[in-house]
Amino acid sequence: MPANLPPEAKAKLAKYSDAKSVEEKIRALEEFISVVPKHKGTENVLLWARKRLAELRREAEERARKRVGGGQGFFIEKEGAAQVAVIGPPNTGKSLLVARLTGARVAVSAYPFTTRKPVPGMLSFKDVKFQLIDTPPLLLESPDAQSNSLVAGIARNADALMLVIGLDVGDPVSLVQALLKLLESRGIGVGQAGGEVQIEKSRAVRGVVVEGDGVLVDATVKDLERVLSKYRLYNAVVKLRGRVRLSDIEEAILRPKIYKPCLVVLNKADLLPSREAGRLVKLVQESLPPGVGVVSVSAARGTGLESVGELLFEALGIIRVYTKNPHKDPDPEPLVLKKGATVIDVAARIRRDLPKRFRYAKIWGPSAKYPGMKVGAEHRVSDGDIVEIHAW
Ligand SMILES: Nc1nc2c(ncn2[C@@H]2O[C@H](COP(=O)(O)OP(=O)(O)OP(=O)(O)O)[C@@H](O)[C@H]2O)c(=O)[nH]1
Ligand SMILES: [Mg+2]
Repeated sequence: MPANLPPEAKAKLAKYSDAKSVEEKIRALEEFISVVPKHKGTENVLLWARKRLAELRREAEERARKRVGGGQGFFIEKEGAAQVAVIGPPNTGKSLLVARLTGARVAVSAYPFTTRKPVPGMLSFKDVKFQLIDTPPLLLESPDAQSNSLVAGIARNADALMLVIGLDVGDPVSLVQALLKLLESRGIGVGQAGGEVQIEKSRAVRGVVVEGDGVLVDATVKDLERVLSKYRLYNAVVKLRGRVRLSDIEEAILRPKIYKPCLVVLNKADLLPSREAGRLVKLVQESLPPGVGVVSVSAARGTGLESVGELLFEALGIIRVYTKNPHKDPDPEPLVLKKGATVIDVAARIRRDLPKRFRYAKIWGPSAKYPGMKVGAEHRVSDGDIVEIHAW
């Protein structure tokens, strides 16, 4: 044990050594990291703690997966444009929602803890299929529960999250915040990647490159480089948003988070007057990071469900592009691309060697000024475009 740790940190480290379960160890290490003073003398122990924490989280998720599915049947192979984990506290209507949106056969009951295993279903929307996964409940009162590890594992692996809250119990704003806190304790954030600080190791750059519209308020770029080098981050891109302190940078290194697009679904809206449901949607929206959508629905009555597909499109930031061959009809199945994609991205998706042979493209649809408009490689495509690529 390093001698330069304060007693509080030593106590946490002892708690870690004594911990029996993986979950207890995770908790103890997190507490340890939060109380260790950050300076030169502690950087090695912090580096160790951070690595160990990441290993333990993986282990917990892996174990939960094995326990539930016996190794098989738990891991759900991705299908469709995106895999969306439908998660939330017990009895909020996750299963009924998945059943209504996808037709999947899942168990629904008035009692909590009905769902024991993840079950997939496909939601079709505008020629695109989303794979929704119904999951066992998240337990807010016992954050270290093994079932939470299972759900966190599913969430980590998914492309997006659907957080489901029931409007029949508790205050939705605090419930959503409690859920986000639980996810955060497992290294999962929601919304646009990054939050205030995003650090990416990169071989493409030399030294530390600072990007974004944020500012470092209490340090120079030299100080930033010094901090990163403590953690052996020599070549990295650091994206900043808003006013960032050096301590935020350390926090981002010590508790790396993976960000997921997210849609919050306030279910059981049939139990409230519609004006009240609308007011709660607004309140929840205001409490969320940018890019996270909110909708109120009633899985029981089937109301509000029609907007879920569109909101998933928005949260995921995706568009559909239909490709066609000259003198033929467009392919009925679209390519799904990220917003901001260009014609050359479309070409790369059709065939890997197509960008090299690219000559021009013809476009019909929203991004074309007139039907069949001729465009170059850098032309940005829009949702619903039809693209015909001409190559050498
Ligand atoms: N009034 C009302 N009841 C609903 C709605 N959606 C679900 N329920 C009821 O809420 C109860 C729980 O539904 P489930 O779909 O099993 O909930 P769950 O979130 O999957 O529950 P767990 O699997 O235990 O986590 C059932 O009695 C449903 O009929 C809704 O929109 N309105
Ligand atoms: Mg269920």
